[in-house]
Amino acid sequence: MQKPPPTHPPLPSRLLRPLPFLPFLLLRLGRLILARPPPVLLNVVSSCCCVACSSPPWLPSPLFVSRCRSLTLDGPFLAPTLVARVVRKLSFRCQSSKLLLGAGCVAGKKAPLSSGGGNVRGAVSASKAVTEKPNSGSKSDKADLLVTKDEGLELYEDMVLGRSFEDMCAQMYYRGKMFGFVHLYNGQEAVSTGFIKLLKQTDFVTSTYRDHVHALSKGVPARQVMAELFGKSTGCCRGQGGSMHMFSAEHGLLGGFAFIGEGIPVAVGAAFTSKYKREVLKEEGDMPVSIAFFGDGTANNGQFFECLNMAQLWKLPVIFVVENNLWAIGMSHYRSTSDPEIWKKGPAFGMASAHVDGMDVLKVREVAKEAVERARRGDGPTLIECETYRFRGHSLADPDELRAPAEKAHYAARDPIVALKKYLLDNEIATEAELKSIEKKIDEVVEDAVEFADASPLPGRSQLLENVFADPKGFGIGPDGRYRCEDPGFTAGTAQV
Ligand SMILES: Cc1ncc(C[n+]2csc(CCOP(=O)(O)OP(=O)(O)O)c2C)c(N)n1
Ligand SMILES: [Mg+2]
Repeated sequence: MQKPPPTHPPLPSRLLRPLPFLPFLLLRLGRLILARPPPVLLNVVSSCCCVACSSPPWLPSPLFVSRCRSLTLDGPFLAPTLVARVVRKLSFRCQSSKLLLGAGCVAGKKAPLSSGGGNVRGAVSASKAVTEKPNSGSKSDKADLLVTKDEGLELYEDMVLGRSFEDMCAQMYYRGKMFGFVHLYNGQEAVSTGFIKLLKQTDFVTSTYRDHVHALSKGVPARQVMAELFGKSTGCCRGQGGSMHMFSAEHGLLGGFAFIGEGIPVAVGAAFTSKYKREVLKEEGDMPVSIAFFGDGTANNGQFFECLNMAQLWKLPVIFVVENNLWAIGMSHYRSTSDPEIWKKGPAFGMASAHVDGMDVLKVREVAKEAVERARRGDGPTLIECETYRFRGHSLADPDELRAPAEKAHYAARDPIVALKKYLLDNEIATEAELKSIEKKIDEVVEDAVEFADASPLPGRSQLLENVFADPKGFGIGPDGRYRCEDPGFTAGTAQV
């Protein structure tokens, strides 16, 4: 015999009546909020904003967001957080479905340029607010200036080269001249220029997949970088590396690395070599310095911590430069990192560390000088967190829909190139005409690079196995001394080269 369906007992009628003590509860809650307005209100509001939007437009500093968020998660206001999380999940779903549909790629518009001090977290290392207008009468006081004319022009040229080169890459990518993913560096130029322009050719740099501008700053000719991007045999890796794997032994560029964090141990290894050559092999001369550039997301990777430990233990001449652009693809730094102030991880290993405004090349340079000198003296490594921002999506395939427009506008208004230009003009270090002529020169360099890359040949079949195996004789080269791949049947059915 079939059982009747279970029925729920009726609700007790007292639960359906309005609670007699509800007004009293509301009154207590209101008084509580009014009694402690700032932290409590901030917790509730910011938890909604932080989690729902990741980057609320009205907050002045991302650090502030992180503070509110950590308070929120620790505090008693989990309910709004959970609600906001659901909202965020739903909105993320909508956004990702747009991505999957391949909504037209938005090539980042040129930033609305306007200079401005913005708000800057206090750097641990001494650094002047160099983008501020100098006091009246200080124009002629050249002793106060942080750069000479030659240095200022060199920095400006390098940053304009980086920006123009990347803008040209975007055009070439959308015209189908490049393959795979291409990650641009727009907005972060002050970091590459601020550090690398202090280095010698014999110093070493490791980079990430966002590596074109590091290569240019280190002196790899624009022609070679562009040709590499085009996959041509005249590229700095003879067309075998592409966008994410720039390398030039001649310029001490030890590679862009597509796997995040991989460049860090390579830089530490290079630094070990420098020290070993000086101390054990008794080589003369300055100790070469190594710099590892990597992002905020990468700073949560295990090898970062292992390398900090080893570098500090052996006092290696290496500088760890975190380019904290607040995002790892679509993941906000503040949602993924227990303590968002990355520079604080250095002191845990006894390492000198600093935070610096990465949108200000002169501040970056001041902090970098100290670190480079420390490394060259043999006094060991430094960890430096540069607070910066990328002006375009994660890669050129990213429509960049996850970051709040107000956050983008906030950093666009602090464009590092505009800020340096203003400093050079305000302090009469350079004239408008001199800066214009640099811009014109760079336009020509970049156009020439494209023409060169376009006209260059593709790699020949014989390059197919080059650099693939450590000992190509064991595999790629036949007994006759020729590459096996030169046999026309070698790649049949597997590749078209
Ligand atoms: C070992 C490894 N894990 C995951 C990825 C996928 N991935 C590519 S970019 C990226 C985010 C890195 O962000 P960040 O370090 O902040 O660098 P940014 O892109 O902001 O310069 C991740 C996780 C990868 N490339 N390598
Ligand atoms: Mg990042």
